[in-house]
Amino acid sequence: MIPNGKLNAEDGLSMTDPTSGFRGDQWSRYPTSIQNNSVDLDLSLRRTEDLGLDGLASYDPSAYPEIYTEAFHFRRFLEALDPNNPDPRYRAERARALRDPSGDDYQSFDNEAFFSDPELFPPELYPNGVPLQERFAHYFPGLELNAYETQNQLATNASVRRGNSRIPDTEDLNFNASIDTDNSYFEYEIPLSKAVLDSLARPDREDDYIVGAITNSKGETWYQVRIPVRNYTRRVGNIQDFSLIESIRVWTTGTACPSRCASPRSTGG
Ligand SMILES: [Ca+2]
Ligand SMILES: [Ca+2]
Ligand SMILES: [Ca+2]
Ligand SMILES: [Ca+2]
Repeated sequence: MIPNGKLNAEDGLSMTDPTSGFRGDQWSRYPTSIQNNSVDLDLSLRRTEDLGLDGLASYDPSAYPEIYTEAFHFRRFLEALDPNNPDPRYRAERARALRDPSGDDYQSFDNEAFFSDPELFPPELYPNGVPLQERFAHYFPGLELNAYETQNQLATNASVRRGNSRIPDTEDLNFNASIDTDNSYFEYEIPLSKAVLDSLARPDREDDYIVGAITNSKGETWYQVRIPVRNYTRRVGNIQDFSLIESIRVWTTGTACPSRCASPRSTGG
């Protein structure tokens, strides 16, 4: 969510040249045109409203008035990046920021034209190629040009043109036509350290969420996690009970090696 207190959305982003100046703020451009719940596209101008929640373009800045581009809107951020920093990680981050200042570009996970670009992903940092986690970090959260039609018609420097959405993106995930800033949720914390997981998975350890483990022939261990919803780690906001749970958010912190999540299920009576 963009921290400007507005309902940021793609539907209704104007594709015509601005006559009344810029309608937006330091974070985003506002939708000021007709909202029709479909992803509009103007092939003759090579413009679309599929620009991400910031309403600004980076996939092809030359197709837009400068005021509609990420490079112009976030120029001070780009100017602050040091072009002479020798650290290869910094140089790669800067190269990615110059192409996509908002970091909201969609890339199909198998778009090798992007993931094999040595300027963006230097081989010295990725000797085995770009890992799956990095590829999917541009696939699910990438909202600029992620619609099937716009990706197919407008994507530049792409070896694969395959979108993942049919509708314009919006911050309004529960479709109540307003911005919900109330943080009310139950939180559950699960350790991901292998040593701790192995210890908790032992059959004699019954007072935790880790109920079992299997190791396959490749030496990979899968842990079964079962979370009783009433045993939350902490309660945030003024949530009272479990009568209206709208969504589940999963995040990890501090993981140096990749982990995968399989077969999430909810059960109950
Ligand atoms: Ca539309
Ligand atoms: Ca954008
Ligand atoms: Ca972008
Ligand atoms: Ca989109």
